Amino acid sequence: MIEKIKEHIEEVERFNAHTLEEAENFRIKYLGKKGVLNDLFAAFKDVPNEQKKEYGQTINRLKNLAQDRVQELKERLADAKADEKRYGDLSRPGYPIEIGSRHPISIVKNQIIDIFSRIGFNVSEGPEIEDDWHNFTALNLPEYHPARDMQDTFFVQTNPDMLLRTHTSSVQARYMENNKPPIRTISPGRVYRNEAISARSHCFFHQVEGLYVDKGVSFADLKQTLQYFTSEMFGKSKIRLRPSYFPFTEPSAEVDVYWGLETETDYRMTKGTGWLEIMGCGMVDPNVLQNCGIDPNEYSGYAFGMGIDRIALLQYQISDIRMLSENDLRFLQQFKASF
Ligand code: 2NM
Repeated sequence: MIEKIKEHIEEVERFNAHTLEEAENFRIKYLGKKGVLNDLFAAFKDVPNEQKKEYGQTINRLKNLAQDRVQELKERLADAKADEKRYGDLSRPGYPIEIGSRHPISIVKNQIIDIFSRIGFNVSEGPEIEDDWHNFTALNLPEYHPARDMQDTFFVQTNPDMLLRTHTSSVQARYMENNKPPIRTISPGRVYRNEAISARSHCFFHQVEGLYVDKGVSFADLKQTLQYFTSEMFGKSKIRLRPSYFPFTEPSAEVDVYWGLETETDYRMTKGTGWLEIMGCGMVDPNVLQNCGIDPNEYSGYAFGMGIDRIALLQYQISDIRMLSENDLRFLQQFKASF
């Protein structure tokens, strides 16, 4: 008899229900009018006296267990049902996550970083609100130097020594002050110039400048690097260098890439020449190295700079630079497939 009750106890302990109906059937089986427990209680009178005590304790244990189990199952299943009402089918597949898209400036910037990182350049950053020294003086643009007029600058009204950087060369001036050669770094970032806003120019835009300083760095190294860059970036490696002037480099050059004259767009973009100006470059002026704490008798370097916005406009055939800062979703969503 007692063995039989112990089997029931094991069954109750093992029992699990997945629906409220299963739990109710279980209750009826054990605790209902014609249930197992009533039968066991009815049999009590036939139990021999010396077993009555153990028998009574065991069926009471079974009864308590069965009651607790039923109550627990019913509560849990009722909660699950409430959750389902509130959240719907919890086993359904999730809603697809809306993913955004990269901004074309970021796409182009990341491509440039990637290309230069493959030949050992790191990325350096610096403040957009800069002091006169790092934006001008250290870069061979002393006070009253006529080249300071080449770019109209936004100054901080309360402090004429502070300004919005006009190029990211300021980052490289800082980098040279804080690092010993060999230096191979590119500096992407936003720059500001006080210019009238039009389809072709904005009062802020983005640049990547590059700097390589070591013993024996030559103009030949610069040309090779530029060629590597244009072939990786545009799939075009025919370039030409036109002599130019920058205050921080000597000699200086503008870099044109041969885009081709295959389509009508090529004609329009290159004004019928096939050539596109994409960047400026040169050998870092010894004064700049000196100003930034690098001995120009021991080291030489090359530097270059390009406008990211301009390259993005070319790559994606965007006709108005203002599109890049208007955050019009109809424009931005077209870059979903790129990164
Ligand atoms: C350009 C063109 C030529 C340039 C120079 C420097 C520094 F800091 F080393 F002096 N950084 N970038 C540079 C040189 C930038 O942009 C059109």
